Amino acid sequence: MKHFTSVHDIGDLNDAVNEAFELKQNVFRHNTLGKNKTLLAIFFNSSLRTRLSTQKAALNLGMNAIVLDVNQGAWKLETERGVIMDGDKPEHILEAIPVMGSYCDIIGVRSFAGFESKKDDYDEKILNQFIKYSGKPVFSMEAATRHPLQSFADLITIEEYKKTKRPKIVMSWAPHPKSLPQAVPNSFAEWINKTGYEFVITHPEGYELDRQFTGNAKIEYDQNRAFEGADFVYAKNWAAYGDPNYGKILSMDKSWTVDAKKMALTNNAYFMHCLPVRRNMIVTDEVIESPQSIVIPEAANRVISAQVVLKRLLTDNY
Ligand code: AN0
Ligand code: CP
Repeated sequence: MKHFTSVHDIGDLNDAVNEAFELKQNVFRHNTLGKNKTLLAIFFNSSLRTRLSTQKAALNLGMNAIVLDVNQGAWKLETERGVIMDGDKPEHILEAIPVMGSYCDIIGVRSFAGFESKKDDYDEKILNQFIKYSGKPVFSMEAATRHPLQSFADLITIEEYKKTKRPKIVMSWAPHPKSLPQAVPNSFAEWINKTGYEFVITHPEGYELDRQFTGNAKIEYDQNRAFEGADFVYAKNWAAYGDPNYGKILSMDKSWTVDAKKMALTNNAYFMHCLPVRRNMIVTDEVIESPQSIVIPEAANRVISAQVVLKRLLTDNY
């Protein structure tokens, strides 16, 4: 694995999950693999889990970890080529990336969709420049269109909790006051489609995601019907993808909030969310605090997914 930006880089999913389970039994098993190797984690956006779990994964492998918050203390970066730089951005990303690459052995990048240009977002303009100009293995810590470390942790969690061979997984849109990227739902869909599990996506009309991620998943506009018989409910808000509403909020309909009444329609489903989550918008206090809520072990598995990815990047590149 040269870079890690999507499910396409991970190879066989069973192998990846087995490697995760093996690592989880003893996270220090490979604690010299990363000796004298440095991870640089670059954040263009806020983070709690990704920031901490990725550093912890690096430390477990014996790596050093350095973190840069681009918008706090670094020079503001120009990302467009050809611009006359007489504005508020003193540095160009085309110098910044190779400089950052020269200080480390592996680079993690978090760069959300800007919702200004759908083409730039869906071309992964920022992430791809890191791949092109850093000279180092690059992995996504949530880019414009995908969040593969999250989806991998989600899959590990599903494998740990599933009670049947082929569980029914329902990804449900839920209301939120701010425009959120499609990266988490796109990526979750892409990973779950690869498992062959029963997969239903439910959202109000107008919230259709890009088919390149949702594939043959069943789209059900009736949330109650979607929840029937579910083994896992994966809640998430996202802004509209389709034109001309790209990046817009079309609905804040609180009847889509995941509550106990809806969970009662399921097969005693586990509740999942990538976090951070807004209570009583996405999910009620009651559901997120219930024994069926597995959001904390799901977040804990972020260390494991990051560790498998860093281990493979170290092994295959050094
Ligand atoms: C981000 C999102 O929805 O993509 C990060 C989730 C992991 N969430 C927020 O910005 C609240
Ligand atoms: N789930 C997730 O990626 O959380 P953070 O945005 O806090 O990193």
